This record gives sequence, C-alpha cells and structure tokens, in this order.
Amino acid sequence: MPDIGPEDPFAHLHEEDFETPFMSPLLTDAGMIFMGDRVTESLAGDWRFVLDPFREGLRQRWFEHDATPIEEWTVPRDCDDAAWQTIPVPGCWNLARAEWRYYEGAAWYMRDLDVAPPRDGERLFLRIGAATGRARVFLNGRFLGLHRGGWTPFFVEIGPYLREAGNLLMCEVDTTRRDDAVPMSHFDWFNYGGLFREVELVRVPAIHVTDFRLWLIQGDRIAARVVLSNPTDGEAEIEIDGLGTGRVAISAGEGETTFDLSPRLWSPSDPHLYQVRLRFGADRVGDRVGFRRIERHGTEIRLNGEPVAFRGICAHEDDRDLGRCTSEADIRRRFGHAKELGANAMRLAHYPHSELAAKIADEVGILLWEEIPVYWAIAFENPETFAEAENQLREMIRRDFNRASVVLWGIGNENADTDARLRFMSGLAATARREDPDRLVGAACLINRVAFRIEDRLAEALDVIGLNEYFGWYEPGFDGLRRLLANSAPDRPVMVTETGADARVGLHGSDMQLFTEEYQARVLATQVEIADGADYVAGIFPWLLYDFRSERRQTRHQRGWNLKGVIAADKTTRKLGFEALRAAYATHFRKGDS
Ligand code: GCB
Repeated sequence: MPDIGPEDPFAHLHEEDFETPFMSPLLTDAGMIFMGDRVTESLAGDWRFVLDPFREGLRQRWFEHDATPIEEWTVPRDCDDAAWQTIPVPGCWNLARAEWRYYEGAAWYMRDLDVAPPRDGERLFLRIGAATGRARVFLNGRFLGLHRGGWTPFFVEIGPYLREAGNLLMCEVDTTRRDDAVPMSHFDWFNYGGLFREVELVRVPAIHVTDFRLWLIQGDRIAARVVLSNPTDGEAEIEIDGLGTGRVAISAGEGETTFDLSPRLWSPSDPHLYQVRLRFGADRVGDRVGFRRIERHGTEIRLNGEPVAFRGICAHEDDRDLGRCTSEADIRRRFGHAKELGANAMRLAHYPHSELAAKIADEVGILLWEEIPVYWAIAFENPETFAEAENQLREMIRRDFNRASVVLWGIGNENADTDARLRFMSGLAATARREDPDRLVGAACLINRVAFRIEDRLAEALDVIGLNEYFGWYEPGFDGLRRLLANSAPDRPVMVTETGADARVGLHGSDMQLFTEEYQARVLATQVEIADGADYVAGIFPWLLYDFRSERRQTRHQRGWNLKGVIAADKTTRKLGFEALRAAYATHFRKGDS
C-alpha cells in the first residue's frame, strides 16, 4: 500500500460544490400526512442557533456535531457548542436580536430530541409547519432531506434514525434570495428567516391516512377521497356529525365515493361546519368541514348557485414584533377588522399563510383567495423553478383542501405576459385543476399596456382574472381606470386584486397630498365606486389591511415600511381609509349580499 498522507485539512476551503450532496432527497407533497385532529408533540421552545453566512455548516459538516469540549481539542475547528445562542421556535431570527435584524442567509438550529422511540406498529415523523426559503433536516449527523419553499409544511420520518438516548436534531434554514427560487430575489416584503411555524412530532400507525378530502358535488351530495400510506385494501368509515355515516372502499391504498347526504351549505352569512371523523384500521383522524359550491358563470361568480360579489381586503402575514409569526388571536383580530369593514373576502398575499387562517375563516365566514409566491420576474424558463412552484402549489392545496372558506387558488402575481410565463403558469393552472377540479383558479395580472385593455394570454387558463392596478397612486388620476374598464370586455370575471395608496398614520392634509390619510381615503373610495361600475368586475381586494415591513421603501414617510394599510403596523390605529372603505362597502359590491 502506498503511504497516503494525512487528510488535507484545508480541502473544504476550496470546495465550491459543497451543496450538491444535500440537494436530495427533496421533501415534497408526496411525503405529507393528513393532520386533522391528530395529537402531536410540540417542539416549541428555545433551540440553539448560530448564523452561518459562509455555509460552513455544510462545508465543514457541522451537522456531524462532536461535543468534545474546546479545552480537549487537538486541532482547532470553526464552531463549538458554546458559540450557539438560543432562539425561540416558532420565531423569526430577525426580531430575536437587534444584530440579526437584516441578516439574510443560512443559519443553523439545533436541539436535543429526548423522545420515546416509535413502538411496534408505529411510525414517527417530524413536521415543520414552515421554514423560510430552503431548509435541510439532519438527525444524529444524518441528512434527511431538503425542502424548498418558505410557507408550506413538510414531513420527515425520523423513527428509523433515533437512538435510545442522546438524539440531536439540526436544521439549516437558508433565506438567501435566489433568482431561480419561488419567489425570486426581488419582492416587496421583508425577508424574514427562521422556523416560524409549529415544529412537532407526529406518531401514526404503520398504515395511516395521508390524505382525506371532502367536497360537495352537483346535486349537493358529498364526495370523499381517502389515501393511505400503504397500498392496502379495506374500508374506511366516515361519520359526519348530525348528517350520517358512510364507508369508502379502499383498494391499493386509495378510495373515493359519494354519499347521499345533503348538508346545510356553508356561506359567509352562515358558516356552518360539520365535525367529521374518519377511521381506517388503527388510524383515526377528523376535521371540521363546511360544504359549498363555487362556480363561474360567464363573468359572474356563484356561491351555492347565487351570484356573489367579493368585498375583499388583502393581508400579508407580518407583525411588527413577531415578523411572520402569527397566532389565533392575531388571525381573529384580522378577520374581525375585515368584518368591521363590511368585507366578506380576503386575499392572503403573497404566499400560503398559517393553516390556522383558513380554519378560522371557515368558522367566521370569510371567503379566501390563497396563493403561492410566483411573484414578478420568476425564472419561467427554468424547469427546476417550475418544480419548486408546482410543489408549493400542491402542498398548499393538500394542506387546505377541506377548507370551505378557500374558494380560489392564486397561481401568480404581476408576471409579464411572455411565452415562457404562459407555459409555466398554464402548467400551474393545470396542476391546480387536476388536484382540485371544483375550486376557482386565478392570478393577479397586469394590464396590456399596448392595447390598454384587461387582456392576458393566461386568462384562458383562469377562472378569475385578477387585476392589480394603482390608478390614483402610481398612475395619477382615475381617468385611466375608467378608460381601461370601458375598453375591456373579458369573457370571465375580473377581480381587482390590488389597488391602494400609502398613507402615514397621523399625517393629515389635503386629499391631493401624497402620503396623507386623506389621500388614501379618497383613492379607496373612488376605486371601489369605479370598479363596481363595470359589470364584469366580481370583486375588489384593496391593498391592504395593515402596514407591513418592506425595505424597498425608503422615503422619509416609509423608512422600511409599506404604508398602504388602512390600519397602522400596530394593528390597532385606523387611518381615515378604514372608514372610507367601510362606507364604500356599505353600498358597493353588494350583489348576492352574502
Ligand atoms: C403590487 C404588489 C404588492 C406590492 C404593492 C405596492 O402591485 O403586488 O406586493 O406591495 O404593489 O404596494 O406597491
């Protein structure tokens, strides 16, 4: 044997291909488990945390974690346990410490996992509610998978890799803005980082329900679909409180059936929900489900067969103190404000919000537009980018399928009408329809500036053409809006998916002076009135409920905030625009009055 020298201690300094071994397995919708009514073990609490701007964690394999104290080292390294600080999970690192405020890049989370190993006939998964950008999971030094997309949940099976004791869970979360990601590097919100939603352990029987969908079909009958983890045959039992019971024959792990049960229909004015239980073998799950029909007829939207107008408002998931973290109280306040405005609908911009949002909207009766962040100049030519967008769409649909409040899947926002974008987004529309034939598909589109018409080649693939227009703000005056609406004759419903104006709370003056509350109030009132004049406009979603962080905005009034909220960032102080919008909604977009 030739005498080989010691391993080169500097090799990692020159290794630029360090990410490649950590690009697969990809954690996707295929690994999702149906979660309704499952008991979980929360991993919320303080985790250890370190920033890693140079990606040393992957280059130097920090995840192999050697706990030898620094005093006993024989060669130096670049990271030891004492360097890690603690951070709350769920949480956003940007708001945990002042010096982390603007940090974008990779960071590592670590915690001991003192957990009972799975018993016979049981499987144990880690579920991460969302992790910004990209996330890689490691258990006891082993890489378990990569998830792309910052707002949808993902699962990793950990049972087989657990030790009797001394388990260590690590997660690299990377918020680097990337041109090939979804969203890409340019967007109008704050790039918060972290494990900002629930992280929990899920124990399930060996054969368990991975998907359970309920929906209403023609004739107001209920359809059910059950998918299992294994290609087993058998029968699933379903019980719908107050309605009845039924069985779904399962063959090779899947089954679908319809039931002759006529439910009381869900609507914003009567958000009736049924407690549902499903049993297959040793697995038990449940859900609270509303049943309703949503359809497009010509330029009208119908809810349960009746025309409905969308008096909407947009909302980001953003909090002055908690960043992208939210809570039941926060969401209830948000819908409470929407109701006070007289709104019956909300656009959850520009990415999938917490799953609690749709659950609470189901309960309080708010129609939702949910969307994925195919925002601005996505790399439409790149097949990997498409795969990432499509997976986010599938994960969102899978997570929220049973939510009656969600009536539309949004597949993009303000994307230029190019051939590549048309291919990419038609592909997404087809995926949405395959996954969910009974909901509407929409996108927030741009105006065709040449023809000055509401016209977009993607419209063919959509049920609702969203129109983002800022007449009265980015474009002076409203004549353009009147001309645009008069010059357009879409064959399907249009919804104004954004319009508005920045107003600095407390800044008063003439309603012609930019950034005053008076200016914003005038824009909102005028917009609602003009938009309601076009019979093909089925709704409007002004931009937006609360002011939110956006470092793109650096005027003396904004200083890092987008001020188009009708309520300030404290989520309490109302601007004049709030009352103006409320007054406008009292008389406009009242079709169907639901
Ligand atoms: C838009 C974008 C939205 C921005 C908004 C604005 O058209 O879709 O994300 O925040 O305009 O305030 O300019």
